[in-house]
Amino acid sequence: MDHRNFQQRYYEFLDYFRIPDGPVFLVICGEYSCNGIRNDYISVLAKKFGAAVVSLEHRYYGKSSPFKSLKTENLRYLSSKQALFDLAVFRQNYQDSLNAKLNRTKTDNLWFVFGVSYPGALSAWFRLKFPHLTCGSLASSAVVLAVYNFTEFDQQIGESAGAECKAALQETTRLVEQKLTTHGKALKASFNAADLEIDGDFLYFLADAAVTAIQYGNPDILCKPLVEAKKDGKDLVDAYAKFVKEFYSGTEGVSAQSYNQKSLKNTAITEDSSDRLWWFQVCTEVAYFQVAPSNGSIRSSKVDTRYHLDLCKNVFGEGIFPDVDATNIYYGGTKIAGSKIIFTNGSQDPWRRASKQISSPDMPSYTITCHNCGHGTDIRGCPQSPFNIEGNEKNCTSPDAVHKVRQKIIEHMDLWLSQCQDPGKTCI
Ligand SMILES: *[C@@H]1O[C@H](CO)[C@@H](O)[C@H](O)[C@H]1NC(C)=O
Ligand SMILES: *[C@@H]1O[C@H](CO)[C@@H](O)[C@H](O)[C@H]1NC(C)=O
Ligand SMILES: *[C@@H]1O[C@H](CO)[C@@H](O)[C@H](O)[C@H]1NC(C)=O
Ligand SMILES: *[C@@H]1O[C@H](CO)[C@@H](O)[C@H](O)[C@H]1NC(C)=O
Ligand SMILES: CC(=O)N[C@H]1CO[C@H](CO)[C@@H](O)[C@@H]1O
Repeated sequence: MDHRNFQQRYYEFLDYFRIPDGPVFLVICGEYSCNGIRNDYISVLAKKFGAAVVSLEHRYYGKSSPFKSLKTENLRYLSSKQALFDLAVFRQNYQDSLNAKLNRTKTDNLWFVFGVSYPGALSAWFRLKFPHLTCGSLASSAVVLAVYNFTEFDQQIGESAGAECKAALQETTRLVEQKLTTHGKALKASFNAADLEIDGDFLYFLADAAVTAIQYGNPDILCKPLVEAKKDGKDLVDAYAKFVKEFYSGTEGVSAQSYNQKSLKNTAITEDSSDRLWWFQVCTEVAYFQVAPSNGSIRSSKVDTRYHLDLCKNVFGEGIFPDVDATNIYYGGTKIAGSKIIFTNGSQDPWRRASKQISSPDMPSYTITCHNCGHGTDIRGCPQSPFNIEGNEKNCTSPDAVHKVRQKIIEHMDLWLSQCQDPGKTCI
């Protein structure tokens, strides 16, 4: 046991709180600096339910680091398991402080947890491990299954892109691979990625640019120019470089540098530390290695298992290896034995292949199907990035599909909150 303390950042939003007995929504923050409570669909729900909204930053990320140096040895307390304990302790402390503020004792508000993506998995796992601390959970695009060779990820990108765009992407990858051997430096420079000395880093950066467009509801921004370039006999690599620079590095603000293993080795706390920290969780707990499938892959076949293992070793040192079996035994993967958890997924989202896509008793699962329904569509609307206020569903190609699932979410929440008087005592 290690009894040292560290400070963790949190936020509260009380404008809609029905004093004193409205519910408390715990919105879980994940593998990034947590900069506040977003005005997404959860705030619409908070208004509807008269809820207080609170949010805790994940340990190690943003301003919640226990250490001044992020050297590998200091990362030993960085895990989903520790994050869940943090959430449990925070839940108790916040309730105590709320009681003190409201001048009462021994009363609990009704709590409900929320999360998207990795925090979506934490949301499901929190209800699994601490059922007495929450009335229910929304696990949006929740990656509850740790996957070692996650080939289905690339396959889903191909399916979501559609045949024509997939073919253009595959041809682009072939051309990039050829140019990489003959004109590597010029090629990398044309993507503003001259610093990426390791070819795998460069190829992963290029693959992730396409992933991000599809994952966050912008398939047309990726596909239209590529398919057009192919039809017009224009240079596909040029067209792709334009997309990467304008959309991925421009609109989405992702730099090639965040793929550079040299930068990932930096142990100082900076604005970019999240990349190193998440890779540590990938390399120890959950893997999700986004490797090329042996047949029909979009990404370069050089982005393989070896690339990921080498990265883990190069960035964190010997002996760092993701024990996905231990993770799935601990949480149950898609066989999670929880209750009162809503799972939601977007039809175009590659991550849904690591989520629970089939309903089971007390754990409904919904797939929101539309052309731009990606990661966290139920909470974020369309596209999912850049951010739109209140998770507006208007720009989803099927707003109705989103609306229906949102109605289901409200129904489950209504029921579970009503069944959960004083979760400190009775809620199982
Ligand atoms: C809290 O309750 C005590 C005892 O009933 C009372 O004296 C005090 O004024 C209350 N404080 C507030 C802030 O309501
Ligand atoms: C993952 O893929 C690599 C390379 O194809 C293979 O050697 C390894 O056995 C696979 N591991 C698992 C657990 O599927
Ligand atoms: C690879 O994919 C192509 C096209 O999808 C298919 O025709 C072929 O049978 C596949 N090959 C193998 C070995 O699975
Ligand atoms: C919907 O898309 C249009 C056109 O791209 C854009 O002007 C508008 O701001 C979008 N609305 C929302 C709510 O995202
Ligand atoms: C509950 C639900 O809608 N499940 C569907 C999710 O998507 C898969 C396809 O990937 C379907 O097979 C499931 O029925």
